[in-house]
Amino acid sequence: MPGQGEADNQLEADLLAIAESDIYAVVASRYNEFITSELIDGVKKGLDSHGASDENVRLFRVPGAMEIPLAAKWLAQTGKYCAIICLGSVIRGATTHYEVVVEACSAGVAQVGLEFGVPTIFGILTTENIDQAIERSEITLGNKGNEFAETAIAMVNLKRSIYTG
Ligand code: INI
Repeated sequence: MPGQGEADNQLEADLLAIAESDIYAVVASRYNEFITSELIDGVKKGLDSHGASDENVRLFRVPGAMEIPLAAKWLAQTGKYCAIICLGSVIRGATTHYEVVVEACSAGVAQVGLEFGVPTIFGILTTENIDQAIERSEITLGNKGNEFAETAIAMVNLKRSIYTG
């Protein structure tokens, strides 16, 4: 009989298991590439650590954060993807229209999720300055890609358990 610790670990593993046919779409902006490339790596590593292979992940690039919601909508319309992980970096110090970009982008990403019922993960770093963006993306400092990957997997499995469980 497994001990409580082992049972908890098994439950955690089940909650974060990737089904063979699941394809996770990653939409990442090229703007602030030095940050978003780290986030892409973090998400890929996170998905891989829960059993993803190359067939389970597809990457799509867009120019900036403002373009993410439309790309996410196109992806959702195909019905091919179990989740859409949106990655970007908007830095206040470098953006006079910071609020405009952040509000449009966050509302757009949420709208796609609600409209299509596809888990749509907001992995867009919105920071005051470059240092904060680096702290949240650099692999040794606290890359948030793993968190975004696990959030996506958890939502995919929650949806499955609600619809089929
Ligand atoms: N896009 C970003 O992803 N991050 C930013 O910090 C940023 N700044 O600083 O402006 C940014 N702007 C581009 C924007 O997302 C669109 O690509 C552009 O407005 C064309 O639609």
